[in-house]
Amino acid sequence: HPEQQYLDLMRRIWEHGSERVDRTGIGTRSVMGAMLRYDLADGAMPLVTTKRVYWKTATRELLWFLTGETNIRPLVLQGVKIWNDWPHARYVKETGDEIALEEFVRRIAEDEQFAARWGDLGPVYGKQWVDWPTYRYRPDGLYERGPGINQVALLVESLRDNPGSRRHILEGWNVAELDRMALPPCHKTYQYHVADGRLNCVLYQRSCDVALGLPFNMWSAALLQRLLAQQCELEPGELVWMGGDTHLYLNHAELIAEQLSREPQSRPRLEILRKPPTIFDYRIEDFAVRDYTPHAPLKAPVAV
Ligand code: UFP
Repeated sequence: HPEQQYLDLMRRIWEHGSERVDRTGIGTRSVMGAMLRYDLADGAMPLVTTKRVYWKTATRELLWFLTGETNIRPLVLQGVKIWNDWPHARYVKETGDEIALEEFVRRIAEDEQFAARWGDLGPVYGKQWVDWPTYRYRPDGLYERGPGINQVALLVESLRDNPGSRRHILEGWNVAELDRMALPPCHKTYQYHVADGRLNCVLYQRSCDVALGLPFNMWSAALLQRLLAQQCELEPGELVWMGGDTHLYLNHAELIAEQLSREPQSRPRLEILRKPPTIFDYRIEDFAVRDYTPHAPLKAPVAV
């Protein structure tokens, strides 16, 4: 089963990873450099079955990236909670108001002005993907803003018009803007490759929480690859996932023990029910997952 690669990676890190102190203070076991390969032919998806993965949440997040939005409000209104901790922490720090997370999120949903002021994550993925900032130098040596670059639109164009290119890259790591982002991009570089009518992808992820982050990241990468393939009339090919600092948090021990005791279940497939005019027009209703009969969900604390 293709999921065995994921479980093997998890086991290897837990048994042989180097223990180190990390930014969050929780502590991890970590290896540097890891690779997983998935064939996406016939609708196959790297959707983890040894626990339930909320693929619709990850899908909503990807569609939100494609809108260029960096405010959490549209996610909050869909019940997606994954980005809430950062704006909440900033609000508490900057105002001294010790408001509970739930209350903060309720205000984001109800009060548009409040959301505009406090719901933004800075120039994270969405901004860099569809509106990478440019600068124009003036004769006096100062510079002004130029038009933003839509990397995703250019990527679709380059895959269609120049499939043999070795420059099909989607990049999130905008060095000049890292300090304004709530979280510097983890899944930072996607490179695509067209061969034999198939679209292949290498994703480089600089930092990976294998227990909680990776199931989401694999799903989203495969989904993006499927969207690009559909828009460019290519068959989905291979997804090669590459991790830099690939780690397990020490407080995930119970989840890890339980998950490693489980057997992968079925072979989930993704059906895309419609081909919208552009890659920016997909909706959550366009996606159906077949043959997904996962084991029970597993919960563990997220390191913020
Ligand atoms: N993380 C992921 N995937 C993501 C994401 C975060 O695994 O998509 F946004 C994890 C990796 C790491 C932490 O454990 O979140 C980010 O911390 P740092 O910036 O210190 O690497």
